[in-house]
Amino acid sequence: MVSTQEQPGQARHPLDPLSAPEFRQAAAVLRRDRGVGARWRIASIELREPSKDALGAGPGEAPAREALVVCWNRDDGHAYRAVVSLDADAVAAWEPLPGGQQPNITLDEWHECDEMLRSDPTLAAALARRGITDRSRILTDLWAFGADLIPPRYRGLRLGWADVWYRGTEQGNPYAHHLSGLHPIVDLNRMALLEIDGSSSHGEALPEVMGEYLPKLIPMPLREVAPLEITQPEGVSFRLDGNLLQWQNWELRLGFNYREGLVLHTVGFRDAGRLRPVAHRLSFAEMVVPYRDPTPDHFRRTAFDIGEWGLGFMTTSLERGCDCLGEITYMDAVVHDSAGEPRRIPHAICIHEEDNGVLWKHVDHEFGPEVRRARRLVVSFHVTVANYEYLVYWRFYQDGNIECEVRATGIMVTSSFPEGLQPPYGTLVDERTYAPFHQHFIVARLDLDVDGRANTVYAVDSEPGSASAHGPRADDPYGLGLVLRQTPLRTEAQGKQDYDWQTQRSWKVVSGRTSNSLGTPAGYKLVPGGCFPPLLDRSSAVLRRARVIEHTLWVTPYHPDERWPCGDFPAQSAADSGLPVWTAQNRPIEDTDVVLWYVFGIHHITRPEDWPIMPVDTVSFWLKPFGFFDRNPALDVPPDSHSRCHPGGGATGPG
Ligand SMILES: [Cu+2]
Repeated sequence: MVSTQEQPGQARHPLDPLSAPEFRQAAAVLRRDRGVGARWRIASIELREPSKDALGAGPGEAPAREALVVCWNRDDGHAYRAVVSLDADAVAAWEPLPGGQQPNITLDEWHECDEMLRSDPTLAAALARRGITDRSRILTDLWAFGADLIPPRYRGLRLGWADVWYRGTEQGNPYAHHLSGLHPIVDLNRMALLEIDGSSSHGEALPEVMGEYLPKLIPMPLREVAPLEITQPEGVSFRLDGNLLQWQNWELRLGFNYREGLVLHTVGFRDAGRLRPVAHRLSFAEMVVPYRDPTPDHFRRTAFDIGEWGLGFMTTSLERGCDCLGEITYMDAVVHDSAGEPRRIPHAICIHEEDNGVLWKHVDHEFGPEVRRARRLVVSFHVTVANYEYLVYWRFYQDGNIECEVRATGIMVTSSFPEGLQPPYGTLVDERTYAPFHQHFIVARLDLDVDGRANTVYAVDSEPGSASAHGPRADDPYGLGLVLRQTPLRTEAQGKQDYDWQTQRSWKVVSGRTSNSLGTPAGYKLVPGGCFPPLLDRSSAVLRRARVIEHTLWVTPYHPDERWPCGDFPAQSAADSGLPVWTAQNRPIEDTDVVLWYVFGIHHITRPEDWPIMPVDTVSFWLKPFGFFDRNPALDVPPDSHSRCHPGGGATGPG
């Protein structure tokens, strides 16, 4: 097991995330030059990534090292976006955020709010009326508002609302007992309780649920399993040099920031000695989780886990043998608190190889089997978003495939209902307890550069050949033919694409400059998975804030400022100021540097089996080479040196 730290004197790459001293420097410059004092909070500090042109400049022309900072003054609520030059130790730009935009909620606010509420006498009285006096077992959980749900009397404030949860025992599941109809509303800048929305209390005692998952608290013995160990006696076959990761022809750089968490930069594949670009940058740019339950406990419950909170801030440390198995290399990440002080997350990113079954195989009827084991390189990180966890795995394969998998686990939001009055918007999971239906929409931002920047995206639909406009084809009298319809997407309007089960639609990103030795263009195909429609009315306030979920895919021409599909600041937003606004320009997207915004996720129809803790629900999508190579690029993978799975090895003949 290796854990990488910043090495003093190690040469830094322009895409390396900010270091702890750089976080401190950015905050210090703003304190010194802009009066960012004790009553301010720093919402975010991140590397201002150099442009593609700056990255491509020759050696000796290192791009400027700059930090992007968003901060606000709690006394007047005014928020600012700054660029701090770390080279010049000076503020390079300072602009106020236009009217009422709220920076992301900080973890400091989450913790301070919980602390304030747990010692608040008004909440204590409300709890006492329900027979709860032990406040050490209380957890309050802060959520952000959408603009349309803010009571008029509180407009203009930085506002939060909270659930109140109760642990059944000292170490019991903190999210097992929801105190229905008890929702503190908080002025976050004054960190003061404004009111408790208790209008929905159904007045019945907490139901007797089994909401525990610790071995000592569950009502059954643990089952037996034999140990399973993974060893690589000769070490791993990848190389990590600073943030540069190399494995089996793949090359990429690892990045990390407060909002996206793990970022993959400059992903390329070394093909016959030549490094061919596949993607400039891959990350998750937004996550929208609307709860589809309009009852008083849940109608405000829509989370923008990336825009409101930040995956990087919520990244948790990984443990060998628990989160990752085998020969593990860890990378730490550094984020910061709301004073700008750096906070190290040890073991934030896990890098390891996995066996993945068979890569390819054929049994020659005379000479026996020829088999190759598949191996994949996995780069992963985990986030804990209050009650829920998301586990993110980027996997690189020997045949040029990239797979992105997300696992959702943790504890579902549940609440109780009065006998006989179960709301229809969820599933019964325990006594008088239901888990509301909800959807996890994830927006992957895929800045693909397939063999360079000039790319065109094609929608690829499978169709029966006989369904052509000209009627049944003379050369297909049996109606067997299957043909492809490949439609180039030329404008942003055409780039708004929906998944089509009937045609098995996928999207191919094709180089305008290179082709394989067969003469067909080099491409990579986005193979969708886990796509679902929003099932929201056009007038819905949630849909207005997250128009991105109206389509499976959006395609835009690359623009360095277009990063956040639901807008830069989704906290308290009224409307999506990202993709719908950018794409209204209807810019050309053909033969240009394109960015794909792919919307996938989990349509979570909650199950009893997801309670009290949810076994992972898994969703993934793939990027697969399509004509990028001349033939199977994994022909050169060697047989296992200890196996007998190739001719001359032993096993012969079918049977
Ligand atoms: Cu869910």
